[in-house]
Amino acid sequence: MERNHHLAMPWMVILSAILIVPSSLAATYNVGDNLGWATPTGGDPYAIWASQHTFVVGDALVFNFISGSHTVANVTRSAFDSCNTGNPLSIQTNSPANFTINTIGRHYFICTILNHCSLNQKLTITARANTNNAPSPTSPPGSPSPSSPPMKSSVGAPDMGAITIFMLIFIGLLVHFTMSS
Ligand SMILES: [Cu+2]
Repeated sequence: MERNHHLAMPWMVILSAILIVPSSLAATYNVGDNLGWATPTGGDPYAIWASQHTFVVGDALVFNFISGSHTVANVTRSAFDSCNTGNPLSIQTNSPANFTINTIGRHYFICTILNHCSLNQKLTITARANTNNAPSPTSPPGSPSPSSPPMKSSVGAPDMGAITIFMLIFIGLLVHFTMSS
């Protein structure tokens, strides 16, 4: 029993590393963390929340709220700025609302209930390219190619995050069997 307990240590280290490494892979974010998606009682907590994270294409935003009390509308910049709830690009009314970021650039979300948007129940985030995925096709035609050498990666090649995880698991197995022998 004491020996098994001892052997658990390297696995804890490996697991910790796996949790830290894929920081640039697609992630899921709970909007507002503990605040959820609610009408702020002051200030602009969603602007602060957004400034504390870096988003990439492929990330998912999860809005947790009381269904019926709030909505999540994806809107244009002008609708965001003016809190125009009339013609959203898309709207979700049931919690949790899941929004996957599919394009680079700015994305705008507001609550369409009453004056919640005016009370800063609104979120804008900027998504960068996910450098772990294939090069993005968003360069305008005729623009110079990126300064970094073009990657010759074939479609379906494993990304670096997956390789790193497999290497960590392999090292973990080595440590495990080394210590148990
Ligand atoms: Cu609301």
